[in-house]
Amino acid sequence: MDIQILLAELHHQLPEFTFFLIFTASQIPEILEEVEDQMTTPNLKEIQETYARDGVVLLKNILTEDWLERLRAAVDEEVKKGERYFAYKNMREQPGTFQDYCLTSDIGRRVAEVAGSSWTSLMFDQLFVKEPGTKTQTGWHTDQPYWPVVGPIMTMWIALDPVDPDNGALEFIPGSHAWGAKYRPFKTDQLGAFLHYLEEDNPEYSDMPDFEAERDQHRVIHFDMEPGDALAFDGMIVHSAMGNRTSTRRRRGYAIRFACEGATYQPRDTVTEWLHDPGMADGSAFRGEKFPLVYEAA
Ligand SMILES: O=C(O)CCC(=O)C(=O)O
Repeated sequence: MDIQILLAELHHQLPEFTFFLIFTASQIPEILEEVEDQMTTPNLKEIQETYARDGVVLLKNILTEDWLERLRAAVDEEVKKGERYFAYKNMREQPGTFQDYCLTSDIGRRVAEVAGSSWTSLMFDQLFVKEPGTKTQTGWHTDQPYWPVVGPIMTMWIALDPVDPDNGALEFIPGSHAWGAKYRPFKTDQLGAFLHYLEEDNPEYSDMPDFEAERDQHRVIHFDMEPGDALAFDGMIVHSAMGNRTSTRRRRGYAIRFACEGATYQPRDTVTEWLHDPGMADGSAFRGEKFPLVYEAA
């Protein structure tokens, strides 16, 4: 039957029902637009599940062209200081592109979405630039033992160049964030290779196994990335980064560390005293003047 004849017949027999159908159909594009507006991250459910299960998930294309260009320019300006690999951190404390990106872009909301958290606060940001020929692998480690915080922490590691195993892809042991292991922090050389342990007497920690030597006993994954892609990963996941063995391809990574709902302040005598805030009570929610809220659900 022709659709118009069918509708006329329906309208004749059930006038209220056809009115409802036509009303609903006319609203569908609007409803879809609204849903897309609310979700900055497509496939959100799948992404949340992967993040919860593996402790790491790839988010495609989270930067606008404008942010990509601005962040690249800011990185290039920053590295003119000639600091060592790990030393480019907390740029977000100074007015400028890094601060603007952390505080005014949609990044906080994305973090909250992926973590399923009602709020997100900014802990600090850090640059990891591996120039061509930087062959040193960044040793296997977990991040959170270095920081005065317990509970859910997420890093967003944003690629500003194409990244693959040739120029320094990050590697992860999926699921290791949920092992319950607390690995002792350690001092590294300029490029992140192991030198010696810190907090040797702290019984809370166990020594880091030699994951490189035993890598065939684990599932090790890496991600090829395009500029503007980000890896969201848990503060407790075991990870490392390959060296850059290319002669021409830079690898600029911009990492931002966020606290999520449930994260609390726990000052410890660790390598990151600069993250201590004497104004914050031990055990309080990890948010405040030093760690500003960048997203809170309405
Ligand atoms: O990008 C790198 O080389 C290392 C990144 C890393 O280990 C981290 O962000 O925790």
